[in-house]
Amino acid sequence: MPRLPIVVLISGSGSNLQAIIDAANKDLPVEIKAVISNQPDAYGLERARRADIPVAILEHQQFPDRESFDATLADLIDSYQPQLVLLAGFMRILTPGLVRHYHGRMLNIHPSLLPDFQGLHTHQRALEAEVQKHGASIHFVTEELDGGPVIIQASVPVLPGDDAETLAARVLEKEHVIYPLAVRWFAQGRLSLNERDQVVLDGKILAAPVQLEQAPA
Ligand code: NHR
Ligand code: GAR
Repeated sequence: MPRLPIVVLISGSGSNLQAIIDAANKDLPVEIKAVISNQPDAYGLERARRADIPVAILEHQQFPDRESFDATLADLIDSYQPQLVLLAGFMRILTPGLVRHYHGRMLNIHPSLLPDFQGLHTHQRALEAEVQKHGASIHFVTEELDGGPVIIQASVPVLPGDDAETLAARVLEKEHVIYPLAVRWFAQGRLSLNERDQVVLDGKILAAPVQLEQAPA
């Protein structure tokens, strides 16, 4: 299978990036053309360099507004000609113009069971809400922050004694499973967004997100 060219956007540790790198070194048919970070000291940049992947740093503080940052970011992404763009712990809200430009070609991993806990500090908020189940979601990115159509989710139990850190670690293990899986479906041509912004997987419109336990191979 030809490798799908992708670009990965990060802001931090890059453990999800690492999961994609590791899968690509096995049988995930993608080629990571570049890793782009808005944070110059993101540890994920080190992971990319170690894997011989080109890196680029674009510091949002050096731009007067979101529009100018996003215009430069879009030019930078496009220079690598990716067919898919992944947000992997990327922490800047993207403008409608940029999101529209990558409509149907940009995925995000969000650390909650969407539509619950959109936005930031999801683990702490899940603990405060005393939910019994928490997790992570992969969705197509749309203009609505964390509101794009969800492809797949994985759940974990919230356990007695959990704090935000222990809960985050349990969720992260699942993130590293579902992100490569969703990327695989996209690379295999099995996953798309239709003109009504519905998720299509294996020729069928998803009525609800796939749950990892019931996911097709
Ligand atoms: N952009 C759009 N248009 N739509 C989405 O669904 C997006 C997006 C950009 C990022 C990731 C998202 C997450 O999974 C994501 C989804 C950052 C913030 C945020 O408030 C919120 C959600 C997400 C990422 N960022 C602050 C900002 O002012 C900065 C916070 C910081 O630097 O720590 O951009 O959670
Ligand atoms: C992950 O838990 C990801 O879901 C979350 O940040 C972490 C990044 O970890 N994303 C967001 O909170 C987006 N706002 P990583 O850098 O090790 O992949």
